[in-house]
Amino acid sequence: MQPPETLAPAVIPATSATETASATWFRQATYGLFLHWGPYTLHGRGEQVLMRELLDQRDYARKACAWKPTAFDATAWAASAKRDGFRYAVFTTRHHDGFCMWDTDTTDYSSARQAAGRDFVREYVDAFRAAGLRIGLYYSWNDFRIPAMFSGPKGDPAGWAAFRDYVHAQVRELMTRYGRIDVLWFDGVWPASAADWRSSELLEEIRRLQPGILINNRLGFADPLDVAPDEFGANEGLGGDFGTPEHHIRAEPGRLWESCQVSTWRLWCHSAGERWRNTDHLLDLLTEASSQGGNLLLNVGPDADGRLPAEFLERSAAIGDWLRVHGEAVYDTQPVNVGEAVLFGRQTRRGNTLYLIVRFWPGETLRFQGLATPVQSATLLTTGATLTCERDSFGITLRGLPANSPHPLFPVIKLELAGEPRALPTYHPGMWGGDPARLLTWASQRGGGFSANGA
Ligand code: FHN
Repeated sequence: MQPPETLAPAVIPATSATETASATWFRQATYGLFLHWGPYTLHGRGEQVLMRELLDQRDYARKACAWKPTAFDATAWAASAKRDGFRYAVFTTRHHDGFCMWDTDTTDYSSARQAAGRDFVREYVDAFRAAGLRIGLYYSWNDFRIPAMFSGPKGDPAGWAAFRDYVHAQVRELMTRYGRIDVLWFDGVWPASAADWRSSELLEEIRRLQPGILINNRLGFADPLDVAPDEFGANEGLGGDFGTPEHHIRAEPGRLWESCQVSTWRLWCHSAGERWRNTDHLLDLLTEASSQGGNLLLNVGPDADGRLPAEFLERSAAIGDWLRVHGEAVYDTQPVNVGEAVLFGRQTRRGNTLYLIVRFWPGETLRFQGLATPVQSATLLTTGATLTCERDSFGITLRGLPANSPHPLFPVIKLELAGEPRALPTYHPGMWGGDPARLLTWASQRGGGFSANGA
């Protein structure tokens, strides 16, 4: 009788003194590149097209086996990723359509044994590792081709067992043939549970084969708080080393987390009719994730020939340029909330340095209500200009800013503080809430009467 699935202990949370080296690089990295690429790209209608349209399985497989991308150059992918500030990547080794992007011995339904004749995982791992990026592998538990997946362990016990063992064998290959793997990004747990997948057993083996690996939370351990898979079928759950909020940003205090987001409007693989999110929106996702203590895994779908779309490269390069000047406000920072930033942007910190990331340019002065800690110096990081800082009983006002925004994206102001960032008692994160009496002095400035002059 298979013992009940137990949740293996996760890697030590980020902030604790006993943070592991893996948790440290992940937390400091902050910005990763998600790569959705496979024969589903041929159809140009999203990576789930096989099941979303219930396409003819034989026709789909025929096209996949004939797929021969002519322009795939992992070194070029890695070079642009490195140039544009990504610190790690996650590549789809197998998505829900079951096509394997490496030279597996478990099936001939792979890029190595069909028309392409190439081990794309090998090329990706070697190129990205050579470029100094951390290596992540995406792997889908489910496989839309396998009937046993739909009948499940109760409907077809033998078929399910064979399928489960097939999955375990494939993961074992990925964990033993490509050197050190930094991140294993499971997905597509539906319709089974951790017990059905024997997730704990597999996790134990993975950690034995790859001791430093970070594994995400899509393992089939249903999260009682997260009753039903969301509309995206993200199947997030308990366990693993980091949370994976999808298409949204949700901080998970006390644990590593990473928001995965498309650079287009909805679909993960390259899709003909798709629309592109604006560059400032994509940078906003990165600064939001960073300011809440998490990572952004930003997705791109290379086209069927293996080219990174020009629209993506343009946006990614602009963010890369921004990071070259302002990266210290995003990488390896901690969340902080010691003043009112909603009116202009976001705040992050590293030690006694506070960064104000300005989404909405205020003009020649910027008010930061709430900050208590004395400011030793104020610099507009974007231009290097020194700013003056005036303090009053409710916060500070920065002067010497240019009238117009000095950057098409988000200028950043760097404040060197005389100590730990702290807020005044009059400040309350989010404004609404807290003891309203904290503002009595301010409210009484006018005298408190109903007349215009306060009498
Ligand atoms: O169904 C997949 C989808 O195609 C894509 O891979 C995303 C990426 O996180 N995960 C699943 C939906 O949650």
